[in-house]
Amino acid sequence: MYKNFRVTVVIPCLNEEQGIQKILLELPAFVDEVIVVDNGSTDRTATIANEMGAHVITELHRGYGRAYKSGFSRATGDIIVTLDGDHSYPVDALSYLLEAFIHCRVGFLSASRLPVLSDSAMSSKHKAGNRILSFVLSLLFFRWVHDSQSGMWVFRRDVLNKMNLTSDGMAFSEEIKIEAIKNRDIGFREIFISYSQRLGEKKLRPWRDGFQNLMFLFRKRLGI
Ligand SMILES: Nc1nc2c(ncn2[C@@H]2O[C@H](COP(=O)(O)OP(=O)(O)O)[C@@H](O)[C@H]2O)c(=O)[nH]1
Ligand SMILES: [Mg+2]
Repeated sequence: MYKNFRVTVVIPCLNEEQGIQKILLELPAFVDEVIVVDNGSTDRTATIANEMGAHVITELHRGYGRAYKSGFSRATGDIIVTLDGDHSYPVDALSYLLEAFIHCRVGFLSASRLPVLSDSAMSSKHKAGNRILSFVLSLLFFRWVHDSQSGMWVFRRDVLNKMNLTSDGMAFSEEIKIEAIKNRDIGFREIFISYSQRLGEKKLRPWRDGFQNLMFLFRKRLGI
């Protein structure tokens, strides 16, 4: 519990045995529920998560967005916090984010990694891609967003009922922010966090995912 709110952490994982172990060791004691969504990892991700007390869900249908939708449908907390299973997002910032979330009185708080403080955390190509996608999202949806691709969010679980989440892939990250922005009564804010180099192998395919995410923004704007 954090200040009378039950907290669920949801982590999508595809072969993240190194990262998930470190995250689960570092998670603060006030977290009530940890859901690891495994998309058929071939390493020890699921075994490790299970042994360390996480609730492991197996989602047979691949995809970052699909994994999140599955995880959210099982979450029971009042507040949901998300992060990648690669230990790139700051686990030790959880209380800072929850405090800011409660203080800002919004329904959805997104953690922005930009500007990136550590050079090794994000390649120049990745940074440029993020900036382009964030700029296009901001233009199309009339709201300045620094980091449209961030995967660390804090939100009230009940705001999910107001969202229309269609993406099963990497575009889920921008879509959930768009839905939070579009539904004015949810309330959207961004807050800065530090970001570090991931453990294990990258799952993002920059050109393919970048292009798909860009097209997704236009389709979402046009409602198709
Ligand atoms: N469950 C699941 N997780 C995925 C899938 N693709 C990526 N992930 C996870 O989603 C997170 C984001 O992927 P990552 O490679 O770190 O992308 P980046 O942070 O945008 O560079 C990581 O925790 C991955 O393990 C997938 O198909 N299914
Ligand atoms: Mg990552």
